[in-house]
Amino acid sequence: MGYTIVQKIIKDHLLSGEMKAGCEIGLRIDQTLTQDATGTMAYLQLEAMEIERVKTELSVAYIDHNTLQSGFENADDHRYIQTVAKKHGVRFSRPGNGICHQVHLERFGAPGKTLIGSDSHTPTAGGIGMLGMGAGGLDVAVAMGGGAYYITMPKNIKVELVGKLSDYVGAKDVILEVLRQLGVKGGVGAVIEYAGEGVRSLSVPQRATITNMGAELGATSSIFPSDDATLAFLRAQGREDAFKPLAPDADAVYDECYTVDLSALRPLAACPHSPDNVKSVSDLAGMKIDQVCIGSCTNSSLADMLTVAKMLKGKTVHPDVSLSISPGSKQVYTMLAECGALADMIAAGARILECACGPCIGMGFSPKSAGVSLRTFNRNFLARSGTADASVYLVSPEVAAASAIAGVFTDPTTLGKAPEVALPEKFTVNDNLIELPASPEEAKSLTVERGPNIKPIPKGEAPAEDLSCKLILKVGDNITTDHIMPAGAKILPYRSNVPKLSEYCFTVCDKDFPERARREGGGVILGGANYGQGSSREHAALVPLYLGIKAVISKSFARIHMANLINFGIVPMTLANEDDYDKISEGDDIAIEGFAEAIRGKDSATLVDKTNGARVPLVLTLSARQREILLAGGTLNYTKQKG
Ligand code: MIC
Ligand code: SF4
Repeated sequence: MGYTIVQKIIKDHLLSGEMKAGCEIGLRIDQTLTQDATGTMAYLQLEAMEIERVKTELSVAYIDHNTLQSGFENADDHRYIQTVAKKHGVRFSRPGNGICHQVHLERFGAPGKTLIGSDSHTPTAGGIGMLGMGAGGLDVAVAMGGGAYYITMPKNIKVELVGKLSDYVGAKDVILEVLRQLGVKGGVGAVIEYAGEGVRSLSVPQRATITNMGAELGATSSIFPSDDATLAFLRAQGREDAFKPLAPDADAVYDECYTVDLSALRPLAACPHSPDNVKSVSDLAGMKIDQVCIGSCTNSSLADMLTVAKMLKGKTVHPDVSLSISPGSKQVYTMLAECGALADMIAAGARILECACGPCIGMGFSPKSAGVSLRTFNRNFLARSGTADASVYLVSPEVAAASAIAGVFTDPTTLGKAPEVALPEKFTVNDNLIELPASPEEAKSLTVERGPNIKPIPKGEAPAEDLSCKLILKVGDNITTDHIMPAGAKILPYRSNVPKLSEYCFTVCDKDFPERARREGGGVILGGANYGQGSSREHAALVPLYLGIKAVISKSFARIHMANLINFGIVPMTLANEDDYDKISEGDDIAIEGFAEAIRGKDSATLVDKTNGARVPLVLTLSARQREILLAGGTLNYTKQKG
């Protein structure tokens, strides 16, 4: 039996475990990336594990999230990351150089290699045939130290692309169609491989838009073959040496197959508040809009920006609409300036932002009250934009530009011939904002700078033999990390300050939660299906840990969040019968009998609801390694114990 692309990469990087779907495997990681909102924690953990020098082929620390410096906190964090990176052998991408995934694709991504990043959209690198996976900062720190990265061996989903995209239909519409078909849980436990003759017509940046939003399917990763288009992109970046062809074997076996006919696709939009709530733009046409934001790691490539510039040229943004544009990288920004496209955007009235995450993570540009915002981003979770009652729609750059001019949701296919934009023969390459690390010798005398906002990481504890506490919070299905630990301009500056962050934990769902958790000394949380989807932020585990959360029970977990819970000693358990969800109420006194015993070696435990007498069977799906970590009270303790 032949191999899929991902199986080939896994086989080349396998350190432990069996390549059987569902088994835990350990992978050698070639490259890592961090961004600043998760990076401080990752490097604090690298230091705590006493890793002097990173052992990967390449590690890069990006500054792209917290670039709105409304106080000293972010600037201090940037300085910390810059100095710690220099000392420990990590390249540093300075603020102004661009969004981690866009820059990594341009300058470092390589087919056939493995990459983990402390950001859930690391699978963007799959656009260039690289196995990119999002991970918690602690897992990235372990990989930087040369340790394995553990995942469950994924199953394989094939998405066959046939035909060719029509005018004004973009890569965003392809992934929105996949989301429409599979839903936000459709990729859980799987990798998505794109195949078929339709692949050839897509450029690397278009492929990267598709693999980027594979994160919204819950997939472990998404990947495209490495072919002539990959070579053309690498050559244009002056990096053809990194090229390696990559395709599945003819007899590779896939667990599930889907087809997307590119020729039949029409512009789509993900409606509030979930990326899989997909409708046709033609059905939404005419709806009044207030804001348009173009950019983010999903749609900020040069081709996306040039398309937008051509659509805006000679026009004026509708008076009732505010349009922001953030190019993805310094390379994109420079090239827009060089060819005059930037001037066309400015002339049309676009508000040009720096090349960073910006509005995507609520760093400014919150919509007006009850506003309608069209964004080329990847997430429209409730309140993520910073305006709780806003309606955010996820659309392609083409839909965004057409609607910004018209002031209403507009199907661009009604506009006639689309502008032609080709991949340049040569991108403008200037890596002057990527600082190289110090040599091991120089590094010895370097000091790491730490600002007063950087507080110690809370420590996990070994589990109690029997757990007796309150069911402190009950929430529904598809709880995102933006519910658990919201981001945005007011909160993100505290990413290095867990005590301060704890004031905001779960406040999107329940504004009294932090206070109640503090009063009760923590407890257990009950969630629905797909608990913890979205971001890789380990703060969604660290902050509950700080508030005394000992275990989370749910119908199912999102992959990265479950790994983060384990890393910080919070025990993830699932309901044996989903209907039992209704038997437990928030505020009930509960006990988990034989809690530690179950973690030591059993696959089940029983929750006793002392308030109503119900007995609820729970399931523990843990590898031997994960059990040891939980018994040690988290990965930092475990690593120390292991020496
Ligand atoms: C996001 O898109 O939600 C983020 C912000 O990039 C996160 C990381 C974070 O919370 O810092 C992600 O996707 O992992
Ligand atoms: Fe940044 Fe948004 Fe991409 Fe997250 S999804 S990395 S916040 S641009």
